[in-house]
Amino acid sequence: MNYKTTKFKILASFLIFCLFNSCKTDQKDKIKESTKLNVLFIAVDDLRPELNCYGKSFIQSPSIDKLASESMVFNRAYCNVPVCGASRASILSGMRPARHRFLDWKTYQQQDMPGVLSIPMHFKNNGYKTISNGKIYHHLDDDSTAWHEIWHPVIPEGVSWRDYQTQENLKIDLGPHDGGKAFEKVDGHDTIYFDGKTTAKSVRDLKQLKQEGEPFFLAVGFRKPHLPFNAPAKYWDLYDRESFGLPDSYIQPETTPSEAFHPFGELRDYAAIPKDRFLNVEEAKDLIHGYNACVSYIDAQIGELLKTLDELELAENTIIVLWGDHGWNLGDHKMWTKHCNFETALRVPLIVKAPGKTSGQKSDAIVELIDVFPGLSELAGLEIPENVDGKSFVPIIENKHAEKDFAISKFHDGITLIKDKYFYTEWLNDEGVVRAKMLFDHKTDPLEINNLIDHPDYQTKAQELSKILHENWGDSFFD
Ligand SMILES: [Ca+2]
Repeated sequence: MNYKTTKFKILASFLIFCLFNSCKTDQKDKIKESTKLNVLFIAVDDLRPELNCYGKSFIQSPSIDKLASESMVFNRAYCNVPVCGASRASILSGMRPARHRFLDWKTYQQQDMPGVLSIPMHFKNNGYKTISNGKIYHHLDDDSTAWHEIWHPVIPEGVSWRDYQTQENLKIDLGPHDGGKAFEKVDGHDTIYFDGKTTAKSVRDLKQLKQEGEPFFLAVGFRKPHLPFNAPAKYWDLYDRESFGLPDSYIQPETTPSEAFHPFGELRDYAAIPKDRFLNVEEAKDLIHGYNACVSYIDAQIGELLKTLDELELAENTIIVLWGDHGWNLGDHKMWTKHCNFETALRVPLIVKAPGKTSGQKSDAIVELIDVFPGLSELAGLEIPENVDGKSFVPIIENKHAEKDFAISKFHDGITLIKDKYFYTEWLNDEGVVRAKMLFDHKTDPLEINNLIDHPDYQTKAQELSKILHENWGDSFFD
């Protein structure tokens, strides 16, 4: 064997060794990739935590209840802003609203905080395929680089975003005055409305994602039970209209500051809703019936997603987070819609299924929607971004000490601290001076009727809560 042959053999062996080890590394990476947990991220627009799994047995929500039996149900989860666009910008960035940030329904996250890291971008950066179906951000083009695909049902010509099907409503909706009726009942398949179409697309995606075998972050955003309350007839038929009525909190006490109330303009835009008076019991029955029909309609859509995960054997390695962007007043305090600082507008459903960790636990720990970003990152084994305002909810799931025991929610110039049994709100003028306050003790007054802010026994407590509020509403609050 001459020198050249020996040299060639050594070189060939070295190359084979490198190739073998490179294959081994690739294989190891692949195995590592495939053990990543997937994420199914379900947003439900305007959903109150008034579900069977939250102890409200008159609501028919079997699919969400089943999910809850495999999850942790957060009984005291609060949104940080009770309005669609701003709440979504906040949860998806993990950042609190501030005096001039995340204000209203038309908020663009990437305009208010250009370049802020979002949940989908974080997962995309970590090798996940990210898909947004339906309503996740309020604006489809917000944070668009965070997604591999953004999809929404096509809005046909002659139909508005309100998605009416009856000729009567379509005619009013597209006429000179805004909005058809506030609700609609039609015979038809679930796919007659946007949310059924979003489910069908998401089921197709799950099948495709299963085949691809890469980790995924699939966000599915349902539009109901947002107004108008349009749902297939079979969901209306689950309920008896006559069983509904005005709530026990149908009152606006004089001791509560006028800042706390609003004239629910969002609802008044709809046909047949009175423009200048409170609603009567017959009008309330129709709205509550329609809202509940929409909740059951969405529950059925979620059932389809869960069934598909099971059929594809994806359930065991998929984290599920189900959240609502804010609460909703169904006549509470004589109001409808959201946009206020009462618990009915601030409290949201938050249900987290973490394979191997959750099995139907319920927690009364106070959490905020900004906690979803760090919590979900930790559950998926990703690094928790340093700058998020939220704190991970994983210690609560693991029955350890929570990192935080309060929530702060803001709507326009009203800002609320929720801590222990207290709901404390301040309204600030432009200079940051407090112009009105309210304080409720939920142990004695869960309906928030009796404002205690001037009660002599609560002065020390109010000062203490104010201090905690100011210390925690965020360093950049006045920026
Ligand atoms: Ca909403």
